[in-house]
Amino acid sequence: MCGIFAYINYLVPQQRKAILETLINGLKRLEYRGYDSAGVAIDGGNDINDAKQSPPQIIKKRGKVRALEEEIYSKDDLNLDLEYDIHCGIAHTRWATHGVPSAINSHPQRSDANNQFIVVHNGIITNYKDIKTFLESKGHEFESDTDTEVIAKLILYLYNTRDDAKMSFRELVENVIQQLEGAFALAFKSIHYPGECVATRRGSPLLIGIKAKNRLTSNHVPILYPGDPRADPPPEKNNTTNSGTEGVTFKRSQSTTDFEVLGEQKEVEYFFASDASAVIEHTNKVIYLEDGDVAAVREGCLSIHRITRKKEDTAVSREVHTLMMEIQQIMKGSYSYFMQKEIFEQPDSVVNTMRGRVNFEDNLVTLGGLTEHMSEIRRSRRLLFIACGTSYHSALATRQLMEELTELPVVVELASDFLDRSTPVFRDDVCFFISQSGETADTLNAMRYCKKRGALTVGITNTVGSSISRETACGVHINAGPEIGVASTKAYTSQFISLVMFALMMDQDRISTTPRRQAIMQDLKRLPELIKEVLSLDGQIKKLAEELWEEKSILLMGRGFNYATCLEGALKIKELDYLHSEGILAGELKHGPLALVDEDMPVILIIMKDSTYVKCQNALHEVVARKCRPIIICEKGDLDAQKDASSIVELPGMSDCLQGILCVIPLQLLAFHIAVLRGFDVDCPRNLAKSVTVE
Ligand code: G6Q
Ligand code: GLU
Repeated sequence: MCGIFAYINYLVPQQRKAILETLINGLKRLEYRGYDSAGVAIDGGNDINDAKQSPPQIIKKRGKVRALEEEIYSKDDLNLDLEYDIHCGIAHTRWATHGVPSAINSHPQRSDANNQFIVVHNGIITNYKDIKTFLESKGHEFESDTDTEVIAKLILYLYNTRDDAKMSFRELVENVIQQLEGAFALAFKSIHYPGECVATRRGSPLLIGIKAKNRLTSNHVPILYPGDPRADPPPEKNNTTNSGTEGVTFKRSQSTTDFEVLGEQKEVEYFFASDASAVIEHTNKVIYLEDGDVAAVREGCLSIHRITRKKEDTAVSREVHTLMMEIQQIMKGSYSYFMQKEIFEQPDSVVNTMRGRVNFEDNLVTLGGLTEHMSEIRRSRRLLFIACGTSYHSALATRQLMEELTELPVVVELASDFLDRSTPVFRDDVCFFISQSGETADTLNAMRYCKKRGALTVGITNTVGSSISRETACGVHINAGPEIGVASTKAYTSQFISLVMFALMMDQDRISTTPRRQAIMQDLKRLPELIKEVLSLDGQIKKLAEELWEEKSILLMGRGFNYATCLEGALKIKELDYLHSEGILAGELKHGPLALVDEDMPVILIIMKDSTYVKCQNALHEVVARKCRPIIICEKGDLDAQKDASSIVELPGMSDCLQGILCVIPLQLLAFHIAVLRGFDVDCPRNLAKSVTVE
């Protein structure tokens, strides 16, 4: 759902070319979040003298970031050698919600023809029409169809009508966001505040990377609440009580309380970004902003403000975290696509998910993030698992095992429908929110709905610092590593395993299920090797894709533990191949879907030797009787299942409740190869975004 990136260099001389490269590269790292158009804004002019007077330059283009890059370097009126000691650039890659993808609707959006104020936005302003009507009544003329443009024009209106000429950029932004309803992450630039940047968030993610020449002297940046004397004036050189350097500190009160973030310091760079993948190659020091935070960089000094201080606003600072992510984790390596890399990473990602949590000797599972809540969870009335898309499928895939090992009622819900129904939730419910990004608006809103009703909320996410991970009472990080491909693959199998681990942890004290638990644990231990074995079928699956890639529809059928596999496989085919595909519960086939089956309809049937084996055989006979020759996914050596197959994918057998992890991999590979054959963008499928931060 769009990527925001801003780069501020303070007393770190950079040529305009380098600044543009940093902005463009930042967008490329975020492109998986949204990519129908992109744009940048930098200081204007073509020599350093007129740079301050000339309106900032905005360059934006429909299409991928590459198209913007070509546009920038095709301009012959841009002096790329210009060097800036101090500069603020902002950039955006869009996933349109209001206004078609086009240059004029791309961000940055501007306040007027002179680009006095410029903004990039992630989210939706729900009251933009009212604001637009008001501003039009004040003579503002709009040029785009976006909701975002009202923000740029509103800040100009407030600037022109402010009664305090010394109002800071940050205060101006605070006045703006108090008029906005909806979700946003914003970054602003203005010719009236050269070299400054102000950023804020409400409902969409935003973090700050700090790159300083010297080490940071503090791991906390104070939150400046209303009335805090340190709030605005730039660092007063003669006021610093440390070694008298110009270090990036805040105007000090008389107390010796240290709020310096950087020690003896002049040169500093800041990176505002929607997620860490755009920052890690520059620095591993990041601050995750919270909803309502307003971050300002002014004369190289970073400050974080809040407009009000509610009772629950107990935090006095934001922590400077050290990212554990490595740069190669967000690179493709030897693969042609991130999604392909992430499929083949699964033998490793499942190990990382279990690392330090599964004791294979004693058959014990410990999810540290849940330990202190386990007694409350065991006493709960029911377990609700709420998610969207692939994350929903991971909950569906583990529901049966959850019921078996917890002996509690288990409800699995699509977040959007759960909210539409205003589903009853009670204090003794435990609500799990599964989200790779941790920012999906539907899931986030469902979490807040449940939290308000007193239920215990548990986050199952893959993104440290994400809203769901921060706002739930406890949780589990699936440790799958950054997932860049929009179509989720390794996150699915890691979510699947995380939920299996939770079920095993819940069951730890029951003697009667010991054999079952031990068998599952032993298969978890075998899983990496078994996944590698399935991945070795890639060539065979590619051949299957060559037979299917021109089809108009593909049906997938299964039941029990593999019904979710069929739904997930169908979703992969839909989102990667733009091809109709449907996951059908094999038991439902005769209640209607069978009418779709004839000798021309491609059918993939999953038949594994579990409790539904015989019933799946019935489904096989039903489709064969209609002259269909299905593609069969079955256990190695199961000749019975293969009798009438057009193609066979044989998988190693394992515990029925884990089989879905192996069965989904051929479907991930199939969807991948069909997308390549159809010439589609595997990592950035049309119309989609990696994190849907709007409802
Ligand atoms: C699946 C897609 C999509 C995704 C949902 C939920 O391949 O990526 O269905 O699973 O949008 O996203 P989160 O897991 O980030 O909440
Ligand atoms: N709502 C804004 C628009 O449509 C921002 C969309 C986004 O988050 O990319 O331009």
